[in-house]
Amino acid sequence: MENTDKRTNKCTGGNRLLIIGILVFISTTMIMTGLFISLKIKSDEKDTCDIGWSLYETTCFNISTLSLSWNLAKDSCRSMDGRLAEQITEGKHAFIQQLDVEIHGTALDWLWLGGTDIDSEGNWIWDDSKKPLNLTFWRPGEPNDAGSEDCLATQTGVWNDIPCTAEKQFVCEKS
Ligand SMILES: [Ca+2]
Ligand SMILES: [Ca+2]
Repeated sequence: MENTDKRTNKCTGGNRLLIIGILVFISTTMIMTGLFISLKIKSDEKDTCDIGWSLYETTCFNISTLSLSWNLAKDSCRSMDGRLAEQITEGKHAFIQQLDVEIHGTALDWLWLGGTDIDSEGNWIWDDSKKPLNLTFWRPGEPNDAGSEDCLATQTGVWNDIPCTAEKQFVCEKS
């Protein structure tokens, strides 16, 4: 009788281990599957853009066909969960020109970017991040605030300050 009890206990112990093993296996599989799915969603977000937007590094860019004042252009980018392109690097600068040629067949378009000195004359900042313009591509002699010019536009790879009320195409970006 005592021997039988011992055997039963042994069997129960073995079963318990087996069940724990199975549970651990199932939990690990579920965690790994969840991790894989979340990583995939993340990488999908980074590697693709909405239709009409083009990827440069981890940011999506859109050049409008509409021409609007700088303020309305800013609103338009925001309505698409983006902002006027800002913190321009050499790479972004080149990408925007290339994108303009691809979309419109020309680099002659005036395009609004997110820079402005509307709050403090001569102190140029990026509107959305409020960061100063570190790297700049001003045309020689610009910015000149000729007749009150407080918004940044790019054309043929060089920048000019022009009146914010001018209606221009614009570059939106979103991450
Ligand atoms: Ca100005
Ligand atoms: Ca100017």
